[in-house]
Amino acid sequence: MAGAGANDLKVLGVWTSPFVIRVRIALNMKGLAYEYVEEDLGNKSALLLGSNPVHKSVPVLLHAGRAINESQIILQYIDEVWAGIGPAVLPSDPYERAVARFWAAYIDDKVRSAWLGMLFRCKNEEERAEAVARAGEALDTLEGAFRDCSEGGKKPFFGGDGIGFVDVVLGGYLGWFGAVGKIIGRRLIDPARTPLLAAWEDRFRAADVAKGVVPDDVDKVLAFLQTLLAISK
Ligand SMILES: N[C@@H](CCC(=O)N[C@@H](CS)C(=O)NCC(=O)O)C(=O)O
Repeated sequence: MAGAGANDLKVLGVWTSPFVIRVRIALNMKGLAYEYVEEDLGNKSALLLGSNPVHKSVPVLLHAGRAINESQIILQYIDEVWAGIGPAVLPSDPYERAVARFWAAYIDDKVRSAWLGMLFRCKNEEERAEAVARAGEALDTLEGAFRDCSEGGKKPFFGGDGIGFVDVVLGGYLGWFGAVGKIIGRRLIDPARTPLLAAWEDRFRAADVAKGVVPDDVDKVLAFLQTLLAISK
């Protein structure tokens, strides 16, 4: 789906970034064509530095040359600008929208910190195990959230019948969850412990909008981890 389109959309990203992946999935949901530019975080482009001078991070969405930063803000921007085109990312009901934003914020607080701890900030296996445990606790909470959002598991996604904001925000992490799974020797979203979430993971990975965007080659992700760790040294 990537390619210059009538809407003049460009995404500056890194293929493994949970934050970039969620933006690409939202663009796919809306059926929007865009140019994808892979950034080298060890040698950031002038375009990235100029488009996100505050954080200097990806993703950046360039829409007709104007930059939008921060993945959750980008998702909301896409949903607002292309309202009525493709499925809505956020619910239309203000209360349900608030609930979706709450869980998305929770994910970027608890899951993000555990993700960094499991892969980037652990100095030894003990620290990794501690971060894996924290991820497990966050996923337990999200199992409950999914139960509530999906009418006890009757609906396939946090968004109900279709993929929505919370699905996209959590789904961005699945490539890295696969890599963690290989390191720890079991699925991070454990089907025995969080069965609804594990079934959600399978459905999300299989969705057309996620295919080719959520990385499924665990060894390639793990090799890229080494590149990122070398940059951050
Ligand atoms: N809160 C930001 C997080 C973005 C972020 O952490 N991006 C990472 C890649 S996964 C990045 O660009 N890091 C480079 C850096 O901070 O120097 C968002 O949601 O967009």
